[in-house]
Amino acid sequence: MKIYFCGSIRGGRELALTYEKIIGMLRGFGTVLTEHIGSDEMIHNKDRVLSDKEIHDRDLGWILESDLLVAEVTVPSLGVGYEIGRAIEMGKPVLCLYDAGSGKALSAMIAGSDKVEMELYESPEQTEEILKRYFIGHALRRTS
Ligand code: 6IA
Repeated sequence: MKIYFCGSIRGGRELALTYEKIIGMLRGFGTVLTEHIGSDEMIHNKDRVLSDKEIHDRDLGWILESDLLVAEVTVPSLGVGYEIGRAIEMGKPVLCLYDAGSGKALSAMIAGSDKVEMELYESPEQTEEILKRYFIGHALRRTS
């Protein structure tokens, strides 16, 4: 199972630690193609040498290659919104995780899309239960 994880980069890094935790949990369900999103160090070391076009083209290639997309959508990010839209177009399943206690507003274009599965959480630890439920359901849907 190849998982594309999305989280804000230029949109703001205040939830970087949460991304890191979610990526750690996702590793239990498959290969995370975008492990760097949880780590400021990896983003700066590895991607500094890549142009924006190279980052865009590489990331779209990974979305195409992935089996599904998991997006943490609490911190508004143009890139994350764009990736969700492109993944929907490609017919990929999309799970969105949103911190309901963050006080941040979620775009209607995500909250109102019936092509994404939206899950609200109040602490990063709760995402583990959400992910377990989602991946068990996903595996069952694939075998039925
Ligand atoms: O608009 P944003 O930057 O917040 O978009 C974040 C999303 O776009 C993430 O889910 C990534 O998959 C993708 N993305 C945007 N920028 C990068 C990047 N390097 N490396 C990998 N994926 C990216 C930017 C490096 C720069 C800050 C030095």
